[in-house]
Amino acid sequence: MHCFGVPLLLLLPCQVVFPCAQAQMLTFPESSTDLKRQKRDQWLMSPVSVSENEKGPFPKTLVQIRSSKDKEATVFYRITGAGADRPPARIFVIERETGWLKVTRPLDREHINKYVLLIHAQTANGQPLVDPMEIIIRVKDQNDNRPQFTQSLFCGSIAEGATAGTSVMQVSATDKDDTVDTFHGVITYSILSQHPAQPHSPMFGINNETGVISVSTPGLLQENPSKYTLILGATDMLGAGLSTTATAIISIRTGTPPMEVAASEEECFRHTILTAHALNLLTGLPATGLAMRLSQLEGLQKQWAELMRSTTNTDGRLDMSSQLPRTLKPGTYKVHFETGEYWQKQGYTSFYPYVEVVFTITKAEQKVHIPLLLSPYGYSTYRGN
Ligand SMILES: [Ca+2]
Ligand SMILES: [Ca+2]
Repeated sequence: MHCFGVPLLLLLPCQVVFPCAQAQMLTFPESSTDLKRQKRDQWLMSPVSVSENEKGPFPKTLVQIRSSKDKEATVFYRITGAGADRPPARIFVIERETGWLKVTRPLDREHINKYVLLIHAQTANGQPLVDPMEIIIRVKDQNDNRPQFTQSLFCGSIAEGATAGTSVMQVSATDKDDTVDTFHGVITYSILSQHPAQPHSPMFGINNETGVISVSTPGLLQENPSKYTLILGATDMLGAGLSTTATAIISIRTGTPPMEVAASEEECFRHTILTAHALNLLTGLPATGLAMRLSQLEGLQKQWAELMRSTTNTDGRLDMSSQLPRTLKPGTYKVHFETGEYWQKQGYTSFYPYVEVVFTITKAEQKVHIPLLLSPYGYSTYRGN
């Protein structure tokens, strides 16, 4: 056999001959003296590699093992070690008479990334002809794992007025694939979106290698908005491979002590979800563009303090919590819907210039939904969820 015109000979010390893709041949050391034993370490050959997730048919030929003893006698080959005669057994087999080493099934690098086997050359009745030879089979990586964020929701807080460059929090993702020889497991972080987009977008940046989120634009104010929701991306292959997303919630705290307690994970999960939905009963369609404002009953004087204002979207929906502090204090709240203005825009006169729905929030983590069914001559609401 010739590879690139070079006769393939039995080589000592043993080495791998690569040019013929499937016909790699490994040859054995001959001697068993101590001196040669030491040298055998140098004989540790270039490892054989097999890609993970290989398609069949199996068994698949890897490399032919030969002992120079085959010139003198008939040699029989055997392999031992984890992956051969020990669990996970029979992943690798060797053809007893020809020395062809084969893999019998697809491999998973993330489960076992290398196998160390011993190859024995022996006589028909099992007498060793030479010292066993170690062979290392490395499992070559494929990018078969998507990055995973360590949490689906990250929480952080930052003092209002923080200057550009102030770090807020660090997020992290993992990828089971190889990071040493390939970029399959090397993660690049990004911020995909920021809500709300005011006063600027982006207000935050992320170090694409470390996952540290920091302020990128000065101008963070506690009043509005008091929190930001960022959608984060983690992508392997230097940002060109498989992706996953997570959410980061950043609360803006006032700089005056005592500061709001930095959001623990538990705190972060505890947030009020406050939504509204308006339906136009004349058309049966969502009431789009209905202006509203949310207020809270406050203080000893029991005054209404406005928390936010907005309008319903094209689905007639509004997620008020995206513009509110993470948790709303238990108390009495009011949504004021500008129904008169809404009907006027639709070409109707409404009997009700506005509609106010007053409701109670009993616990900070409560989920509250305010539906409003609306016609020019009537309205109704109920406790939604
Ligand atoms: Ca990957
Ligand atoms: Ca992999």
